[in-house]
Amino acid sequence: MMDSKTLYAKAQTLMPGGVNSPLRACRYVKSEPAFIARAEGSHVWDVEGREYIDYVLSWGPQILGHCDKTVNDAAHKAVDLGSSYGAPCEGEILLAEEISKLIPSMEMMRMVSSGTEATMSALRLARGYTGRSKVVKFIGNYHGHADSFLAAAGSAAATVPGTPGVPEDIVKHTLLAHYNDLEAVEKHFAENGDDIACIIVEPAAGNMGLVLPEPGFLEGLRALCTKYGALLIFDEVITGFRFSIGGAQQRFGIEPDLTTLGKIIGGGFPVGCYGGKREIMNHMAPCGGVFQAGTLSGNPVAMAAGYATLKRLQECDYDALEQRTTKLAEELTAILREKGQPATLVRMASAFTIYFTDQPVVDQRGSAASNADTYATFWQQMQAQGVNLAPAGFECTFTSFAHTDEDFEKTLEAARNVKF
Ligand code: KE4
Repeated sequence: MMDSKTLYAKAQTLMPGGVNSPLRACRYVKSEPAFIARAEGSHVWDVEGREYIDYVLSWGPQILGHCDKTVNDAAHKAVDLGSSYGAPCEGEILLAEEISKLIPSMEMMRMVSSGTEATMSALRLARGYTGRSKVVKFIGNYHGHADSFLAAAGSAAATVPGTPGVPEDIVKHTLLAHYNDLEAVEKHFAENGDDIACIIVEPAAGNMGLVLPEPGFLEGLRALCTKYGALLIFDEVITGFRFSIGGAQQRFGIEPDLTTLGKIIGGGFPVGCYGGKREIMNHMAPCGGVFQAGTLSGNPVAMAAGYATLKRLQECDYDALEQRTTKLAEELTAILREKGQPATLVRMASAFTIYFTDQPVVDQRGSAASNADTYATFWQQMQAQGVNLAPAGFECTFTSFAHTDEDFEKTLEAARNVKF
């Protein structure tokens, strides 16, 4: 097999940046990507045979670890019955029932093939249901790459100046506020209340690094939406089934009108989902006039993998994983501080971000204060020692139920060896 450098040179002649998603180009960490040949449990191997402890986990989906036997068996069984029918199948019912059982606010839902499709469709539904045009989103939140969301978006979109290709006529309906700035949202409603279709928010933000809602923030958004007749959309593509078995909404005790999901519910296969109150969802075609469709929506293999994933997760100890992840994150932070680096930790559940700043991080301004060069240095030296972290300081470090104490010990040892 060709080595990563050769593969990357060839990939760059075929795909922009040699990748099918910008973050994977590793430009933020001034590096070139390793091409992965296989993955199992908490580890991945590149084409050169180098082994890494993996904290990217496919950007969140692999919370059970790679190649989970139950999930793989379910996918193998399904694919032998046909990869795609373009017709209803029982697997869609099984996954939808399981999601609704675990996230009761999702009385009814629609499966799609990515988180972007889920949020794009939820926004269209909110606009169709309310007859309003404006959407409130938060600077540094990333909801996929639909035009309306590419205003001050997070994740890799944060590294692309402006929004080339997105007409001003579209983003003029997108009202921005900093995360945790309830006053700014109140002002938007005071000025546009009767034309705001929805607020979309990451209930814990994972695309500017991890940023947590301050007490009263989500409650305030809920109250404003109720007061003005706008829909509250929780984008739980990251937090769904990671922040608890019922997502962030169960952990924080807030009920949104619509929820979007992705990542974990596909068990590594392409699945997104949006859903909420039956009365709202029945505005979607063919019952209502709001249109959305998809050739591979409800794909039987992806449904089987997602269903197997959710069944397995209900046997997992989320509290224990959170305790172990907290210990790892706190010890990593201490090691960085002992090396004279400013380090601010934000953590919850099985996700954390260490920012190279000594200021608190409560919104995108705090996240942007983290030293990108220091992160690149850290990332490069951890990668060289077989620890695969997100190649961007504005992403989360994820753990899985497959990570062992030995993985964490090796990770801490690698951090102790880093020279700044
Ligand atoms: P996808 O279209 O990438 O499946 O989902 C978009 C999306 C929506 N909402 C949230 C909160 C998300 O985090 C995402 C996607 N996350 C990024 C990284 N955090 C995916 C990685 C990538 O773009 O390569």
